[in-house]
Amino acid sequence: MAVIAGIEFHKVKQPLNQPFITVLQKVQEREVTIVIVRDAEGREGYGECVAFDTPWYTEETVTGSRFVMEQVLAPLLLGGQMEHPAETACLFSTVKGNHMAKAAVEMAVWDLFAKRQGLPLYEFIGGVYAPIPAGVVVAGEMEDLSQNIKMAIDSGYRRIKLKISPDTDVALLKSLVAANPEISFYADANGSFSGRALEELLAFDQAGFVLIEQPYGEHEWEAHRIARSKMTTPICLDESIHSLEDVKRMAEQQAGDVIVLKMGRLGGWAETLKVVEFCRNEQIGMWVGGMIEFGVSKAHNLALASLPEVKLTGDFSDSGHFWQTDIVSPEIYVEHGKIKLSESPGIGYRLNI
Ligand code: OSB
Ligand code: MG
Repeated sequence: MAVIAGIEFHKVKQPLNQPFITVLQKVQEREVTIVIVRDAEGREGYGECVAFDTPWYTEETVTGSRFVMEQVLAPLLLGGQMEHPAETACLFSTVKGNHMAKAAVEMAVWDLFAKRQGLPLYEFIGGVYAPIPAGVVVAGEMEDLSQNIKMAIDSGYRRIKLKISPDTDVALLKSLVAANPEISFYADANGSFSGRALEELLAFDQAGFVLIEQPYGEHEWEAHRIARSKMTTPICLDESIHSLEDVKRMAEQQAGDVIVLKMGRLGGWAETLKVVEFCRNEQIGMWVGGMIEFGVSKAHNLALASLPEVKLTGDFSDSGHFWQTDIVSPEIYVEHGKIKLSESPGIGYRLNI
C-alpha cells in the first residue's frame, strides 16, 4: 500500500538544436511540464507531459494540461491508498480526454511504485533487459536532407524516419533510400494526404520505406483502409490511435498494419499496456513514437520498448539530438546504434531541474 503524499509541477523550456519541421508545425522551442509525485517516505516518481504549446498534434496544450493536472487530477490522486499504479487510471476515469495530462501523472506514479519495489521500470512492467535500437527523425530544412541523413548515419543510427507530404520530391527520397541499403527508412505523412488523390500516396509505395505512417487524417479510417488494400508498404497509424478501442477499430476495418505507441496520446501506462497485449494477440506491429521530449519521457519510452512484443525500432534519438543539455543525468546516449536500459530503480535517471 502506498499513499501519494505530494505532487509538484515544474516548467521546462528549451530551444531545439535545429528546427523540427512537419506539415503541421515548425517547432523551434519546446516547453513541457515535469511532474514529481512523492510517497509518505519521501521517495519520488517522475513524469513528463508532452502536450505542445498549441493544439497542432492533439487538442491538448501546455497551459491546458497544466491546469488539468494541477486542478483536476492532483486532487483525485492525493491522499488515497493505492496498491498498484494501474489504479491511477481508475481514479481519473471521471475525467474526459486529456490523455497527455493523465499520462504524465500516471507515469510519475508508475516510476514511484517501481522505485518502492527497488525495480527498474522496465522490469516492473515485464520487459526484458536488452539494448534498445535507436531511431532518429530527420525533419529539418529540405535542402539539408542529404546532409542530415549522412549525419544521422555517422552518429550510428540505423533507422531513420523522414517526413513526407504530397509536395515531397519522391525521386529524391527514392535515391536516398536506395543509396543507404543498410538503413531502415520509415516515412511519416502526419495526415498530409487528406483530400488528395490516392495516386499521390501510391507514388511512395515503391520508395523502399519499411512503413508509411498516418497518410490521412486521424478520423479517416476508410481512406486508410483503401490505401492499405492498394499498397505493399505497411500502413502505420499514429494520430488515429487514442485508445485500445481505436486499435480494435483499425483491426476490424483493416485500416492499418502497425501502430505507434505514444503514452501521452493513449493516456498513460495502463491503457498502453492493454494496447500492447491486444496487438500481441492480433499480431499488429508496434513501435514507440517520440514527441520531441526530454529524458523523463524518453526513459519511460525506453522501458516500454523493452517489452518483447514491441519489435519495430522506435523514435529513440539521444539527449543531444534535440537538446544542448537534457534534464536527466546521466544523459541518454546512443552507442553503436543502441541505447542501454538503466538498471537503477524506476526510470533510472536523476532529474536536474
Ligand atoms: O508525428 O510522430 C510524429 C514529434 C512531435 C509530434 C508528432 C510526431 C513527432 C515525431 C517524433 O515525428 C520526433 C521525435 O521525438 O523523435
Ligand atoms: Mg507520426
